[in-house]
Amino acid sequence: MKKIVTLASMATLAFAGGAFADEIYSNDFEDNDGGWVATATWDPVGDFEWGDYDVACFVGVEGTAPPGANSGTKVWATNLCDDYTNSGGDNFLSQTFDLTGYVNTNLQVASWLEVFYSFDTARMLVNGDVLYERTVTDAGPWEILDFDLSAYDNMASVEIVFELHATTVVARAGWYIDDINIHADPDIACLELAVDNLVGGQQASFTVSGGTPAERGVVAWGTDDSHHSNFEDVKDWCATFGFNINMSGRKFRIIGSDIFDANGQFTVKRGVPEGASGTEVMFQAAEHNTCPAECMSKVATEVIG
Ligand SMILES: [Ca+2]
Ligand SMILES: [Ca+2]
Ligand SMILES: [Ca+2]
Repeated sequence: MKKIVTLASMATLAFAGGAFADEIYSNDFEDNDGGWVATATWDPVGDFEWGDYDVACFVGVEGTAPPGANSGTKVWATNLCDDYTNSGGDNFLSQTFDLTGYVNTNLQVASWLEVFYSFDTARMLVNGDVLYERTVTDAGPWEILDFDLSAYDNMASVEIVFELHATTVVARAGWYIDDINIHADPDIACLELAVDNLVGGQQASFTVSGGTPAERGVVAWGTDDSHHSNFEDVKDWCATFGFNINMSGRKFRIIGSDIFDANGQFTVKRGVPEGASGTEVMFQAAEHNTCPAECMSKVATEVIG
């Protein structure tokens, strides 16, 4: 039943499949405030408040009225139904997350934002790093801000801060925040995968260790097109691969499959086409019969030499 697709198609084969990853955090703010904390430099709480917003309640006078919540009726906002305060200070909305045991962390935030740039500014910071800054005044429609937080993978304390700075004159509706989601892949590394001599026109070797003797293992490959993994559970191959492995459709993206020896190891070798040089490829090893995906290697990302 073993079928192998060689590396020959590596450079051209398109990545396919949907996203799958663990949900670390998800809140649409309809039922609760999601654990976010409002503080400020000019007031104990400042302008950020959680609750209902509807355009009918809006009494701000200096800019655009937000069109409504992104989901349902509730949001976090710098003064739900009014312009933000001409405070001469900073408003913060923050929460700290534990990303221990996670990789490929991704953050999505629904954002509607109008500040009197550049006197007033809106920024998002993660552990003090500025990942987003508003550089125009006029608001558009709600947008989904998408952030790669992989730089903070496995950190026990990752603080996300939405910050709005206001001068003492001229305000706008401010920052309306809804539907915050954080996803990541579990950092599971049961197997070790070593990739050697990955050079165009040469034989690459893929050594898998840490497996169960006499059990079958596999080395598969793909190219990255998202932070997320795909999940397949077909014919007892239960694995969260960093890329799509479609065994039911027999489109095996497999480099090789073999039986772990008495030391729990096997090596497969495959020729690398010369035309593949420069291509970034992801590799991952998995062991058969280890649902739910508890025995596999970390995804190894390599550029073919
Ligand atoms: Ca909402
Ligand atoms: Ca201002
Ligand atoms: Ca407001």
